[in-house]
Order: sequence, then C-alpha cells, then structure tokens
Amino acid sequence: YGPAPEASEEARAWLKGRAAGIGHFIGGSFTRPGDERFATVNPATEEELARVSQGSAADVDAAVKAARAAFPKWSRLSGHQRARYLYAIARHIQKRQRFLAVLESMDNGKPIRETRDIDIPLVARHFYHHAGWAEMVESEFEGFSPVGVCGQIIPWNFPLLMLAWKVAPALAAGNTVVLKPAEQTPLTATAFAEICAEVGLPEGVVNIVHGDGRTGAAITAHEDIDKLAFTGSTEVGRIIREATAGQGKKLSLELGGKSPFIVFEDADLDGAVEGVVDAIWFNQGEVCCAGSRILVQEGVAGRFYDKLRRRMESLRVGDPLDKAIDVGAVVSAEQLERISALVRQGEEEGGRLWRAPAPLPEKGYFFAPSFFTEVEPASTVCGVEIFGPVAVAMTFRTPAEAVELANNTRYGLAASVWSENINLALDTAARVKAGVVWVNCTNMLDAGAGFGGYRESGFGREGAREGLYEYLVSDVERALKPGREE
Ligand code: TXE
Repeated sequence: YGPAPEASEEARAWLKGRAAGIGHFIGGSFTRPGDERFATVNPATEEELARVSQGSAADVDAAVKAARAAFPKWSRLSGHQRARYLYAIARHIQKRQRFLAVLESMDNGKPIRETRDIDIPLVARHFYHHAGWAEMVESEFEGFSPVGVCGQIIPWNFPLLMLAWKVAPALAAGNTVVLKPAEQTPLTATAFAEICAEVGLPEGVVNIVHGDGRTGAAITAHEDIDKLAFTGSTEVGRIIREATAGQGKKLSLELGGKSPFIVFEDADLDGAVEGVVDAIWFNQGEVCCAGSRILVQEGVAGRFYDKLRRRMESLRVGDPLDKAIDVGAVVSAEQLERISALVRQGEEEGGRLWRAPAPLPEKGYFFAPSFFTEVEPASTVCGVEIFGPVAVAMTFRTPAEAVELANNTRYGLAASVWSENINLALDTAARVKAGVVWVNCTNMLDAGAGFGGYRESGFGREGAREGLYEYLVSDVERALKPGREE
C-alpha cells in the first residue's frame, strides 16, 4: 500500500492545527509556544511546515523538575505495569503509522517507502521489544536499579526511530526522560508526546523540549540529570564529553562513521550491488552506519563498477511522498551545501565522480546518488563522514589488505563483508574493528541486537540487553556514591 491520501490529509490537518506554533511537552501537557521560535522546513519543497519554540534553560529546568518529580513513582511501578504503557505506546504507533510516516517524510525528506516500511515499523518494534524487557528487568538485572532522570539529545536522520532508541529502554528500566529532538525535525516527537498523553503515561515520565544546540547545552549542563545519551556529530560528542567530565553523569555517545563495505571476488556481485544501494543511498546516505567506503577486490572491480553504474541509471530521485521514489531530499540547505563542498573537494583531490543520471527536482535540497573511484586512502573524502548519498570506492588485492584498508579510519561503527566463502567472510568480520559487522547484508537494525561503536564513533550500546545497562546502575555503585534520597 502507499501513503493513503487520508494520511497526507491528516498530516496537513495536524500541521494546520498547530499553525499558532508548537510548544514543549512538560509534565504531561504542552506549553504555550514561546516568543523565540524557529521554523521547520520541508526539504523537498522548501515550504515552512511549522514554527517551534526554542527551549530556554528555564524550559529545560522545568522539564527536569517534572521528570524528577515523576521518577519515584514510575521507578517503583512493577515492571509489568511499566510494560503495559510501553505496549500501549507501540500499539498507538502502529495505529497511526501512515500518518507518522507522512509527517516524518515531510519533515525529513526521506522517501515514504522507507518511513512506511522501515522507520515507523522499527519504532513500534522497539517499544514492543522494550515492553518485554520491562517485564523482565527485575529478574534479569538483579542488583541494579534505574539511573534516574535521563537527558537525551537526538539527530535528524531518523527522528522518531532515534527517539524510540532512547526513550524505550530508559522507560523500561524505570527512568524518566527529558528529550531534545533535532531542530531540523521536531514534528514526529511532538506527535509522540501526544501519543504519550493518549495512552495515559503518567505526567513527567516523558518530557520533550525543542530547540537547537543551545537547548542541548542546557541539558548537558543541568546538574540534576543523572544520565546523558547523545547521538549526533563527533564534534558535538566531543563538546559534550568535555562538558560532562567533571559532573559524574553517566554518558553514552553514538557518533559518526565511515563504514567499510568489503566485496571479495567470489561475492554474489548482483547481491553486493543491491547492498551498495542499501548501504549508501538508503536515507540519502544520512545514516551513521552507512557503508560509505566500498572496498572491492581488484579482479572484479571493473565488472562491479559497471554493474553499479547500470544500477544507478534506474534510481529515481524526487518527491519523498511519491512511493516510486528511491532517494528523497537531504535534510536541509546546510547539509546539501556540506555534501556539495566535500564532493567538490574530492574532485579537486583527483577523485573520479560517478553520478546517477536521474533528473533532480528544481526546488528542494536534492543530491544525485554518487560514488568516487580513483581516490587516495589519505584523501579528505576517504576520511571524513560525508553524510550524504556519496560513497568512495577503492580496490584491494588480498584479504589482509582489505582488513588494513577497512581499519584505516578514525571511526569504528559498522562494516559489511560480501563473500560466498563463509570462512573468509567470518574471518574478515572478526578482524574489522567495528561495533556491528554484517555478512552479505547491510544496515540491518533490530531492537534485539546492541548497536554502537568504537573509537571516534563513541561508546555505549543501544538495543537489547547491552542497551539496558546504559539505563541502569548497580546498587553497589550507588551505595558508594553520595546519593540523593529518592
Ligand atoms: O549534527 P549535531 P548536525 C554528522 C554528520 C552531519 C554532521 C552535522 O556528518 O553532516 O554531523 O550535523 C544537538 N550541545 N551527524 O550539525 O550538531 C543538535 O541540536 C548539545 C552524524 O546536525 O551533532 C541535535 O539535536 N547538543 C549523526 C544533535 O545535537 C547539541 C547524526 C545533533 O546535531 C550541541 C547527525 C551542543 N553544543 C549528524 N550542538 C549520526 N552519527 O547519526 C548541537 N546539538
């Protein structure tokens, strides 16, 4: 099915209903839109969708106070009682999935096929999965208790999914949260706040404060936040780590990547070509674990590039709400400029650029799917995360050389390995330094598998049992700290 016309109408009506501005969600109700507001724009049409309040330090403080007040009761509910709320949230997300998919595509620019089939179903899945954990957390994590009030700062590339990755485990473990969506994509977080109210989630358990980096900095600085979880750029991750160094907050960072995509000569080349489409052109390449460095064994490189270029000819770029579209708009004019500047630099450094011939719409922030060949491993485009639909491709001769090239990065988030020889694939996977390694597939994300990186990709895990530890503290550790009486 496609986006039902009703869903598009519903999204437009929802926006119309918020034409006076969008406030924060604090202590179970929406604040009156403040005086300082910012616009959120549809990147495919450049039209303004809504005006959203810029959260001040006082707004952050009010949200933290609401979260603190809600914490004792929420954390003492039985796991089963908390699970019922998480199940209810999951069901509501499913009930409203077409509306949420349209709203997400309008705000972010990603194709409706992806929001409909990937983002929103994964959001529901994440809440179901963590409802299960809420049921089990007492028996499975004996000797641990919730951390307390969690500050959560998320990016714009998977707005509602990143919210789910942060909120679901925090709530399952018995914490309360203050979350800041990215300023480019605040809409589905607002719809989520409405869902929290609809399911009767106790007030103050989830608080949402909108705003840009200044609001994020106020969350980072707040002394009554016990745990901070951040997903975003390595640069801001570094600022946050420095700012929290003296505070004693528990911290997890999920930052950038430059993930290798290794194709051995015995790989199913057609499968690997489809893999590249998923690795770097899915979500316009705005994916932290995107397979942005294609490493191909020399003997098949020519054939592989030919197949890849032929496949590029059939990619359609355009209106994200058209369900036949493969690649939508990048999130903002700034991001488009950033991608374009890096690509220009890649060409200046001698790289050869291959671009999909797809016509681009005149309006909106679109960039054609592309890849570079003839690039030096030390060049800028090989080292820097482009965060757009642009890969670099290099060749290698031996498996050892593949591993060496794969590990020649500051990052360590993900990797994928393509070979019909399972021993070679698994042996290579074990040698690549990355938090996640996929074999003969890519970008497979699931609530049941912990996700996170090494080195400049950050630390801490999200999802599954490992992810729960981020939102728990051992009673021994708590006893050693001069703590607050809850
Ligand atoms: O990220 P920022 P931007 C990378 C990607 C992209 C680049 C820039 O390469 O091109 O970052 O994107 C909040 N204290 N990734 O500028 O600024 C901000 O409001 C606290 C990779 O959008 O890191 C938003 O909510 N918070 C990445 C969030 O941080 C601050 C996803 C992320 O924005 C802050 C996004 C501050 N001082 C970008 N400044 C991934 N790994 O998935 C900003 N923020």
